[in-house]
Amino acid sequence: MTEADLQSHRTDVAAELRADVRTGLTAAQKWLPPKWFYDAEGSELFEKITAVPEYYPTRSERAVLADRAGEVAGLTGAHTLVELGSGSSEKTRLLLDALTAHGTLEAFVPMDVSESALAAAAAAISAEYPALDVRGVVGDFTRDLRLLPGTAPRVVAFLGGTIGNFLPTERAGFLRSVREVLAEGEWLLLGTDLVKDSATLERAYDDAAGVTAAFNRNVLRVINAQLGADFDPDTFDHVAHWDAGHEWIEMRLRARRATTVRIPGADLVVEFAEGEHIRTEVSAKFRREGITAELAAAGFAVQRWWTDSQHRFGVSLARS
Ligand code: AVJ
Repeated sequence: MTEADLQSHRTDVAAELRADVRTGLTAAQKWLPPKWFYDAEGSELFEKITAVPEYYPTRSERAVLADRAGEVAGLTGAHTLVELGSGSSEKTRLLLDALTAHGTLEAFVPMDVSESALAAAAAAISAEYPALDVRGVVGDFTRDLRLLPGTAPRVVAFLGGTIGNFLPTERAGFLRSVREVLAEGEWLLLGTDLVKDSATLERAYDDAAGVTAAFNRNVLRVINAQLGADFDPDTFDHVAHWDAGHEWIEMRLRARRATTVRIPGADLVVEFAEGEHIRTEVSAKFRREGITAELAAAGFAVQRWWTDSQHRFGVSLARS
């Protein structure tokens, strides 16, 4: 396997997790940031989610990219493709193929918090695209954007609907921060899952095979491993709830009975009442007008808006 060039901006992962656990699990409404799902095991579970029949976003977005990657290449003439939260970079190959065929692409910069997922994806892509300069960055896209390599014009791809993991105020700040690292005329390619009926949405986050439930509980295993905690993941039920007011899916872990959890690495003992839950993820769903306005507020002009034939998933190509 080819060794790809990887640089890391993750310094003290345990210290970061400790701070997040202390903040989230001492709050009145307990919560944890979704980035902690993605250790090696969690990244693999997410890949499995993308293949379950109920989880449509990956397939719907892939259909859009398959149709439109050529237009992205023609409109942007990108020299660098940056991918935030790249994971396996599976759908990204559609963009790499189109940009390579267009003849402008020089570099691919995937960024992810999961070093294992990133290393595997970067190595596979370097092998498949030998002429491409592949520079993986292990990092947190809420913090480490300034350090991205690559020559302009760049396309920053943020796919899969991961932007939905931000709360609305964080989302505005994040879009601003992306705009700030780009020069005028560079691009953002943004994937957003769309608002639809609640049954389809809740099923997508609570598949019959239980893969999403295992992914959700994995965050407890991460805390056990990193902070020496004694969570019993089986004490917690997986819940996927459509919040129609906020238009987001909320994933929760709900204590089946009252329980006490020791987290020595965070100097914490946490009590759960029966039925009390931890909010582990928000996955916001979007409408065209809303995301166009949010992009405009951040300094991006949407040049193209595409959806799949069933209007489940939207992709915006926006110019800075
Ligand atoms: C990787 C953030 C896009 O929110 O749909 C999948 C993560 N969570 N099933 C999403 C996820 C539960 C996923 N993203």
